Amino acid sequence: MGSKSDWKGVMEHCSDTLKKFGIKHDVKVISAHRTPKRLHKFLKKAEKDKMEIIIAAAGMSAHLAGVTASLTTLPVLGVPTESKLKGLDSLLSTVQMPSGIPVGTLAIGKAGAINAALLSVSILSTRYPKYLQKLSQYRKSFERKVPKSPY
Ligand code: RP5
Repeated sequence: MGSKSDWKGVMEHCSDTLKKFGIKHDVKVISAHRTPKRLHKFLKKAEKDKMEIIIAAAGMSAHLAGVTASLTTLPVLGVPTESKLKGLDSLLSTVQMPSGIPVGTLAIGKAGAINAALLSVSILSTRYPKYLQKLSQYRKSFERKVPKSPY
């Protein structure tokens, strides 16, 4: 994530969701603007360590996911975080990638953070059957929790 301020109430939910599925992950503060050297170093190591997916969360003029995608061929999922403009700036900065360098952009804030984790599970489930099983169970229990009536 671009800042420590993206963690509480947002990216912590991404991490919690990954933990629920038993997915090993690294959590780092790396900014495309403030710490570009850290980003380059991290991505070199990510490829060397055979990481499979990068989730990049950032707010405001949110270039983290796009710059990350430009530096690696690993799939990059972008989570726009909330801002003074309610995250619309972050969303547009993350989603409006010119053709050639894709970022899979999720919803603004907590929903996007959780869905980035769930989409990662879904991607990994094509390679690892154990995640497919867990994801199917999760979906079933999720469906059961949706009330049939609002009162
Ligand atoms: C972005 O700027 C971060 O991702 C964060 O969402 C936003 C504000 O950062 P702080 O000023 O709170 O560190 O780079």
